[in-house]
Amino acid sequence: MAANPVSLIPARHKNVNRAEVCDQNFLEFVQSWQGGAARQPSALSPQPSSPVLPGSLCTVEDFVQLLDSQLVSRHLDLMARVLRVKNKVFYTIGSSGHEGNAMVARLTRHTDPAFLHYRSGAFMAERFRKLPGMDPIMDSALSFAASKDDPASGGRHKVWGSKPLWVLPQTSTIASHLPKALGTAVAIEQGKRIGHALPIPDDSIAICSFGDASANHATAQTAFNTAQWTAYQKLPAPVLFVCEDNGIGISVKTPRDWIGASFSGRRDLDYFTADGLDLAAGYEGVARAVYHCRTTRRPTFLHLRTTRIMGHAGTDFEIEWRSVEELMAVEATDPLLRSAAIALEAGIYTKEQLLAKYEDIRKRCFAAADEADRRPKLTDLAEVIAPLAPYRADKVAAEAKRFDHAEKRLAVFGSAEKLPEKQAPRHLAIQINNALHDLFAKYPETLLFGEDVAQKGGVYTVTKGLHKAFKNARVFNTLLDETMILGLAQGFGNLGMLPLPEIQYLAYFHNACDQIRGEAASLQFFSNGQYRNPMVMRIASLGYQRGFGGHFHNDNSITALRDIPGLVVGCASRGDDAAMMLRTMVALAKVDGRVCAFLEPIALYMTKDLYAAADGQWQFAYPSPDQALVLGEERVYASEANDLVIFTFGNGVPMSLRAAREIEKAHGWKVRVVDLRWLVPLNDAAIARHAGECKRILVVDEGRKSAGVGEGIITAIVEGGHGAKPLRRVVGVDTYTPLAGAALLVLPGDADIVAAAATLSR
Ligand SMILES: Cc1ncc(C[n+]2csc(CCOP(=O)(O)OP(=O)(O)O)c2C)c(N)n1
Ligand SMILES: [Mg+2]
Repeated sequence: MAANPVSLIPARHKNVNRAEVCDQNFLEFVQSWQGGAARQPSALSPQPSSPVLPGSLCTVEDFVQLLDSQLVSRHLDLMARVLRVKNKVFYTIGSSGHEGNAMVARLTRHTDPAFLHYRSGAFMAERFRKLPGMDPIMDSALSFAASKDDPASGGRHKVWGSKPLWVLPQTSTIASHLPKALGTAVAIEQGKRIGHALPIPDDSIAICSFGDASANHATAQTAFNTAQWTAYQKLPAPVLFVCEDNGIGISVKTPRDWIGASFSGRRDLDYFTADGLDLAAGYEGVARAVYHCRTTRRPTFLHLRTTRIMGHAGTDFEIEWRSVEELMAVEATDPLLRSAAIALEAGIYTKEQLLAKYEDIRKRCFAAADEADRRPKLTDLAEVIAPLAPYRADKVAAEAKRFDHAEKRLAVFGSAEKLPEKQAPRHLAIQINNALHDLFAKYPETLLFGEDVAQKGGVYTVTKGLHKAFKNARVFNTLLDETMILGLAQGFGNLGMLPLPEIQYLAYFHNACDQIRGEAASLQFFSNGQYRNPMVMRIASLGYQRGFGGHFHNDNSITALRDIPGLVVGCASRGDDAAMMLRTMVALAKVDGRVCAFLEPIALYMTKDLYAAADGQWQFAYPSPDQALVLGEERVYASEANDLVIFTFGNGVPMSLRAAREIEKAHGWKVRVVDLRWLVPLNDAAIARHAGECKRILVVDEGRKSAGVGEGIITAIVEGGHGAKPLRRVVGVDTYTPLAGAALLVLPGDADIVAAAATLSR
């Protein structure tokens, strides 16, 4: 065995630049190798198929390539530290100490979707071998340099990502990728159950790596829990969680043995360990974990021992907060020293060969970085945002109106007489329900899931009958966890299915918001349009439930959705619009991979009347399946009227229509009511046009005063040049919604609209 490396490390005590120290350590370790210059001369190197060390599963061939991947990763890190200060590289969070993760890549396939920790340089280098003609060094250098030629993100982020290698780029929000990784694992199995043609082999597994500190995050814990919850019911969830345990998160040490103590005894999460610091010793543990996951289809937790060399990032001067002795002790566990020892000990390389290899890879990394530095950067705004929110209007319209499922829907609805368009006008809940049945008939890859959506049909019976018609594989209850509901949705989307996740109440979207804000909506942007997770998220929303529920069932804030880049948000106030909006959203998801939020105003679900009890005027006929909305298109009531225009949406629409009658009576004004229907993006041009055509303007926004849709509408009016017209906003109060009748004190009502109009009478 190798001599204890600690004793070989000279005391370069005060060097702040630990990258230089580690580099020197390797060189000196090899140069001063005294292990008898290898047991066997290099001419007698072991056969490639023989183990590198007695008892190891890792063959010489495996080892040689793994070491190569480790060196590529290490030199990319070293290069990044040198070139960052020259402004040629824009990211220095490295992989040093984690190079053992190359084993995970070697023992899995390039078609196993991978959601990677940021210390995955060696994993990537190894995975690159799986397809011919790919160059991990150049690809990584382009990403480090934020060149628009970067094949992962087109220069938008330094990410580990690759379309052909099934590495989906991740954000920097730690743990946020675990739910979607599990979602993808579940999707592999669910796809098979619904007969969906998977883009990857049927026995694929999802790989998800993360750090030891990240494992504590609520978002990580929900994925572990859901994996366990799934396996507990004997349902397959082939996810390989790889915890790369370096014992620290930035500067906070993980309690000794915490990961093992916390994860080794979890029910239905099968625990494996492997030494990621030693290829010869660790290979078998990794192989066991991968084999177990693939063959049993059970969630598998691989606890991979790693260390962290060179600090958290280039900006982390560890020497300022850790003792030199401690740093040296950590640096002595550098897995590359161990790999060097194995190579020399087994006679795979001589010292000279190994040093030559080390320097050769260094040279290639710097050459690639120089080349990457010369490659073009993103310099044009349109180019930057091109993949964010693709919208091919013609294709979306054609897809939304495509009607070729006549027979299938006959089977779903029962008979020609029972088709929904042949029925009398109905209220919102019924028409959403009909539209969902229709979409399920049209798209065999749709899935609907959430809390209580299956047998019960949802809290408001909006999904009633779907489970019966389309069965468990397509309509199912999840566990009670919104983060995971949206993680599942991303997983299905990743594999080409069309998820319709339901969030039971808008208030409960907020605790899972990051899954849309940080993750789902960002995927096309950060993958330069190469990956997508289309979905239509249905959310029961808004207030006015006639005394029921209090704040959390009447949440009227859509602010958290409004500024999510690329997200489409729509809110239908009536049944026919709802059906047509859903068709368009599904088409947006299908055609352009968009993430859409469909807000269902709870108080209008059962509303049948508009002006008076039993007038039935808020029921509408089901639109035939070849009708859809255009993204952004508003519905206009009394389009010729021009004394006053009221801009509104949701519950505001029937309120404004009622108020319009009163206003006409009081002032003799003809009132135009504009239901915006699409809240993100707002149709600024349409708002400006109506504002321009009318003498006075009201904005009725049932949401809260601050940061609500109303602010966006006012901005569009002012920027459209109509801010000088008589203009008022009728809006909710900046408060939580109280219980019972008091709710109506904080929400705008018909009378408030009439009163606001009266102030415009100049
Ligand atoms: C949600 C979130 N909170 C905080 C951070 C800042 N942050 C980045 S990495 C990190 C520590 C992660 O440690 P660990 O999971 O052990 O991974 P390691 O860096 O040690 O490999 C923190 C706190 C973040 N990126 N995301
Ligand atoms: Mg850590």
